[in-house]
Amino acid sequence: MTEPADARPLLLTGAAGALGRMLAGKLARPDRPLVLSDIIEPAYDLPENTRFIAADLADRAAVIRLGADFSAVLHFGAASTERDFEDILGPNILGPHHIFDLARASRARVIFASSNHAIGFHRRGEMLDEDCDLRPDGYYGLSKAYGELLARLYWDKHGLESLSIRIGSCIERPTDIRHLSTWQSYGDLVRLVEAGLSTAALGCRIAWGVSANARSWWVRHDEAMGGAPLDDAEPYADAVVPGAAETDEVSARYQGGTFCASGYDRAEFGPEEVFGWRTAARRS
Ligand code: 15L
Repeated sequence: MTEPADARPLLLTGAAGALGRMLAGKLARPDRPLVLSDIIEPAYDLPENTRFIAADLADRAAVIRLGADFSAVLHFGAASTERDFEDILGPNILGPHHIFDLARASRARVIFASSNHAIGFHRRGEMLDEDCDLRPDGYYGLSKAYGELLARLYWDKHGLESLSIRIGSCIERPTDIRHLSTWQSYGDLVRLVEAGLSTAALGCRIAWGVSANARSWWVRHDEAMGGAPLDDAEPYADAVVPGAAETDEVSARYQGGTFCASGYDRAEFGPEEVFGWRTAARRS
């Protein structure tokens, strides 16, 4: 699989965030110009062959000013935690809409940073395929489900290629029990992003952003794309401690952890199946 010859720069949104910073450092190459963007200036020295343009994702005119001549768009800009809907709306709902339109104008594929919180209300331990039911665990997860569906719409209607990476917990190392299932090492995220950039016929895909964890809940079906994870959370098992994601009943029950508990006020836990007839059909 060779990268399509395209000398235009890559656009990376969310460049001031933790993953943006890491990706900017790993993706920058002398032969690969990179435009970094965020609402605030990154607090690090820009890697060579990169430049920064500030933009508020909610502001369509500011996004248009980024230009429309990119080889690919890596959309990592977003509010990255659970918030009131009003605070999600601009960066996470209007933002992807503006960015997917920019990608369309650029005739460029999108690598979209989705999240496990789009499916967070599945029970821990339940093994999920990429096409499992969307079960967002809050307004943040809902915005990521929306981003995945936006990608689907722009593929079906406009032929825009995309890879939505449903990122688990992309941090330096696992620190709590949930991370033994959800951890994605920085190296494994970079491998997946590079595969999304270089694979010839990307189409419209969803990939789990997770390392090859022995305790993973997520089954990968996209070996053909490349970018297979190499790391595993298991060697950290003795070092992790029960975290906030384990200390209350709701967080400990669901894959999304604490995001599920935020604002949760059901008297009893909800049904495990969204579509009960599926279970009945499997049993008959
Ligand atoms: C995410 O999507 C968040 O952006 C990040 O802060 C973590 O909470 C991560 O998911 C996770 O689920 O561990």
